[in-house]
Amino acid sequence: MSDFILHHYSMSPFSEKIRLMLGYAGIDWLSVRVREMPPRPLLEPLAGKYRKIPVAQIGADVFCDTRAISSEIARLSGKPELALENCSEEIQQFVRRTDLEVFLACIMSAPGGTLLRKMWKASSLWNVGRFLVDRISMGRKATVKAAGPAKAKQIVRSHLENMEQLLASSPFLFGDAPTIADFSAWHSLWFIRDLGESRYVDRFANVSAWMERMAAFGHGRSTEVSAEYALDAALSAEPRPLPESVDNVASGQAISICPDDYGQTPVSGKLLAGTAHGWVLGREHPRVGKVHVHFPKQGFVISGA
Ligand SMILES: N[C@@H](CCC(=O)N[C@@H](CS)C(=O)NCC(=O)O)C(=O)O
Repeated sequence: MSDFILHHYSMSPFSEKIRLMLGYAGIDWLSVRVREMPPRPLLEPLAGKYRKIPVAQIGADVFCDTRAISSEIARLSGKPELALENCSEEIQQFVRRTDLEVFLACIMSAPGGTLLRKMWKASSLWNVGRFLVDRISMGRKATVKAAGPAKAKQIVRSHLENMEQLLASSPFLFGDAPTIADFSAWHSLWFIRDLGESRYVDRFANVSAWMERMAAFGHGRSTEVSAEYALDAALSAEPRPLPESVDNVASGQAISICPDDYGQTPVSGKLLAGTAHGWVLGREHPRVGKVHVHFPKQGFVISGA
């Protein structure tokens, strides 16, 4: 059985980015379903108070944020172009903008009614109500504000126009094979078109053809497992050896680390390593023993160091 575990939920666009990347990379994976909002008590022993989804796990190593997860997929699959740090500055800039400004604009412009109806069907009206309250509160506390509806539409349109142009000369955004940029662009448009059932993307012929090419990668081979299974997998494994630090980190110093945009709940632990692109935090919990939690540096702030 595979040892790559993804903690995710079906309607989560960033989870979709990773599900499709796993399909493309040909990595078999184990699927742990989580709720659409906290509390997530069975994820907490692994990732502490980190509140975003998805989270990936290999034994006692836990990966927060799709930037850290993609780097792991790039390493496992031998496809370096799936890791942000291996890509050109042009691709990195595209991904930064697409995963934040464009993502928020797509959320604002997706047909909300269809999405909420789907959630209601899959769970309950009570769940939908709690979801709305949770997301409004998260939005209020965010340091990055989503554009209003009119501006959001404009952002989505100009993003699609740009993609349409890029895809006029190559089958994928930056060449003959997908890079991390394609998966970043995929998930927000998947949210609008496939989940929200909007036909807006159909107006862009190159983008629509690219979406079919991307969709054909599928989600690969996954097996549903319980959250308890994932906790046992961490308990029965040792974290892997630490990467070499490039930062002058006082190893073992108590710190907390937190996203700098939204969902800013800090994760506390001991700083064990700081590489060129990431941090490794050591945490302990009676249910899982010692775990190493990996974060990207981009998009996160640490305090206490
Ligand atoms: N920068 C993060 C963004 C992740 C993100 O925003 N995920 C959404 C779901 S798609 C989320 O966590 N929403 C709040 C929640 O699910 O509690 C990443 O790349 O993983």
